[in-house]
Amino acid sequence: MKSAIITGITGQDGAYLAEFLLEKGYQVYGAYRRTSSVNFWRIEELGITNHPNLHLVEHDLTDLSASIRLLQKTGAREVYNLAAQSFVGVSFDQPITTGAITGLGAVNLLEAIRIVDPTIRFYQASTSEMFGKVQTVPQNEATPFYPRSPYGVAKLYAHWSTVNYRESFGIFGCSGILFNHESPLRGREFVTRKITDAVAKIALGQLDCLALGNIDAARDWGFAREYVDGMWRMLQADEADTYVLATGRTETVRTFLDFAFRAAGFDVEFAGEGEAEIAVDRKSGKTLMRIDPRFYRPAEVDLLIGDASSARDRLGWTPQTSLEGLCDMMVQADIRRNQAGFSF
Ligand code: NDP
Ligand code: GDR
Repeated sequence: MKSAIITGITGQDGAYLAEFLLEKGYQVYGAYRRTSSVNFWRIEELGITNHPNLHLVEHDLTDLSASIRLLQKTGAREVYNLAAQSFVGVSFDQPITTGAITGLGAVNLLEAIRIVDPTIRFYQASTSEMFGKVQTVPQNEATPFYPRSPYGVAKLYAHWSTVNYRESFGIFGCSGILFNHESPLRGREFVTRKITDAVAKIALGQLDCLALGNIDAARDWGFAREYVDGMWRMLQADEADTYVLATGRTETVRTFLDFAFRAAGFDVEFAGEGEAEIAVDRKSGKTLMRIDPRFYRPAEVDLLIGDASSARDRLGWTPQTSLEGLCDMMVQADIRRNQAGFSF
């Protein structure tokens, strides 16, 4: 029977990947970090928490001996390393923790594989944040890197380590350079979910106005459930490699906000510029969004747009969901949750 370890099982991608692998008949070992109150709301929402083939295992990504034991105990043949301090904004305040988890964490797993069984296949969750200060568009596997945050720098270390273990020790290590992917399971600190949750609350009369940072930033946003399929395809290929997963469409945060308001039945217009920009409800004249410079970052990634033609041609992977469809799905989910008084 096929078996896989997923680090970061409590996160957005960990939950979707677990669901995907269980449907494929895998034994799934979901690794989570010890905290005083572990939160499994995502796998609960997907209804897989009690699946007989899902095994939740405590694991510390910074402890090499723990990674060695995890591989030995489970006998898993595939490892998906999704655990990370994944919030770019926080990485400026916690650069050392970010380096230890997001960067060195991957090397701990690679070392464990090298020691226990070098034929175990490894997926590293790399990111478009490694392109950072973009110099060419669109970005593909050959685009030079220029990270703009401690998070991006840490991910680049993990990415090159994966490539290096592939070249040095023949480990089947794949690096998936994934552009932003969102869903109703996205954490509320990320801008898309922050927007859909706030718009839902505004629609329900639970909030007056939403505050955002740089709404000129442009991102290539896809649907997370489709991206975990791409991760799996990478590990089933004949050869390990690096792949970009993206939609090829880029939009600003402002446009996503506009879509979200429309999905909730509002018609907004934008007025003012820079820190003075606001979004006003045409019907009531109320201000529904304002800028708060506290949400600006010390260095910004202005524009991301990916070229996933290699994944399409070599793995048969193509994204299906439009940004409008994704945004609508997230807004409706947040309206339902906020109506029920439940929102993580
Ligand atoms: P999430 O933030 O939703 O999940 C991150 C996971 O990492 C959680 O399970 C979290 O556990 C775990 N984690 C955080 N800190 C630690 C730690 N110190 N020790 C062990 N585990 C830890 O991220 P996503 O699911 O969105 O992303 C999955 C991976 O893909 C991440 O590595 C991310 O950086 C990367 N990525 C994501 C993209 C996206 O657009 N979503 C794009 C490209 C890459 P806990 O619940 O306990 O906090
Ligand atoms: P990102 O996602 O940094 O791209 O990293 P995030 O949603 O945090 O930011 C996207 C853009 O929106 C701008 N922005 C705001 N962001 C947040 N969080 N909150 C705000 O109020 C706000 N206002 C404007 C940001 O400045 C930025 O330009 C995500 C994470 O999932 C990473 O782990 C992953 O690697 C990358 O996507 C690809």
